[in-house]
Amino acid sequence: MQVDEAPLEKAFDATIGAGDRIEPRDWMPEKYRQTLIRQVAQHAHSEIIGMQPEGNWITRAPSLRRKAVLLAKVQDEAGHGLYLYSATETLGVSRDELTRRLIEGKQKYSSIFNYPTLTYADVGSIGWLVDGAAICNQVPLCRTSYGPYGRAMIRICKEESFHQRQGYELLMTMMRGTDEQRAMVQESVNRFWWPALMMFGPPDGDSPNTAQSMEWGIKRHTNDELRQRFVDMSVPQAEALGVTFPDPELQWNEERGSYDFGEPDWDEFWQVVKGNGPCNTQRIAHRKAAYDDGAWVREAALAFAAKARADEND
Ligand code: BYC
Repeated sequence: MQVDEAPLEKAFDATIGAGDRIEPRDWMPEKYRQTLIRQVAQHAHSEIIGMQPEGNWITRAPSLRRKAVLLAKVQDEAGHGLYLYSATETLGVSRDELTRRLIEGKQKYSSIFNYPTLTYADVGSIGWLVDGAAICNQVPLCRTSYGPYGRAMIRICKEESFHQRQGYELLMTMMRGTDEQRAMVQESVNRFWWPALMMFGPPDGDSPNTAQSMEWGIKRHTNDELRQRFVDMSVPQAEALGVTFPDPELQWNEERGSYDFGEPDWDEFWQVVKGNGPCNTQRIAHRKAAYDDGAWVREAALAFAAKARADEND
C-alpha cells in the first residue's frame, strides 16, 4: 500500500521548526535518518578507536594514581561508544553491522585518532585539547533534533569535562616539574594543536553536509564557528599553562573580539580522512583483531540465550 508521505513530512517539518525533538517512533525523511546514522556512527566509532592512542600508555603510566585515572578515562570512552551505538540502533541499524562498516572502511572516525601518542605528555594534550575540542563540538549537540542522540550527548559531555580537566591538571603538574618535562609538554602541544583544529571538520565552504544538517537541527553551529570558539577558549588556557601554540598568525583581533589564526593544512586533513594518516592502518587492524578475538564471547552469549529460551519453553 502506498502511504501518502506529504502530511507526515509536514508534521516532521513542524516539529523541527518548533525546535522539538524527533523520536524513534516518529516518521522521518530517509535522508534525515541516513545523515544521523552517518554522523552518530562516526561519533561512536571515534570513541571506540579513540581508546587506542591513550590505552597505549596504561601499562606505562608514571604512578599508580595516573594509571587509575587513565584506566577510568579509557573505560569512559568505551561507555560513550556504547551509548552512541545504542542511539544509532534506534535508527534501524545494528551495532554489529556498524562495526563491520568501520572495519571495512565504509564508515569514518575522527581524524585525530590517526596520530600517534609518543610521550606521556600526549595523554595530557589529548585530555586538554582533544577532549576540549570534543566538548566545544558536543555541548551544542545536546540540543540536536534527534532525541536519543541529544540525551546520549548530555551524559557524555559531563564525563568529557572531567576528561578535559584531568588532561589540563596532568600538563600543569608537568609544567611545575623539570625543564625536560616542560619541553615534553610544549613538544606534545606542538604536535596536537593543528590536528585538534581539524577535528571540527573542513572549512564551511568545503563542508557538503553542514547546510542540510543545520536546517534539520542536527548540527547547531557550522564547523568554522565551533573552531573559532575552541581557539578563543584555548589561548588563555595555554597562557595560564605557560605553553604556546605553533601558529605565528595567532593574535587577538580587537574588532572581531576573537583570535585570528592560521589555516590548518587541509591537504593533510583529507589524506588522514582518506585513510593515509600516520596510524590509520594500525588503528583499524587493532580494532579488527579485537572484534575477531571476541567472536567466541558473542557466540557463547547467543548460544546461552538460545538455551535459556529453549529451557523456558520446555
Ligand atoms: N575526521 O560535511 P562535513 C572524542 C568528514 S570523539 C574524519 O563537514 P559533517 C574522544 C565527514 O564525515 C570525537 N572525518 O561533515 C574520544 C564528511 O564525510 P562523509 C568525535 C571527518 O558531518 C576518545 C566529510 O568529512 N566527535 O571526542 O557535517 C578520546 C565532510 O565533512 C572529519 C564527533 O564525531 C574529521 N575530523 O561535520 C578522546 C562529533 N570532519 O561522512 C576524545 C559529531 C569531517 O560525508 N560529529 N569529516 O563521507 C560532528 O559534529 C560532525 O560529523 C563533524 C563533521 C563536525 C565531525
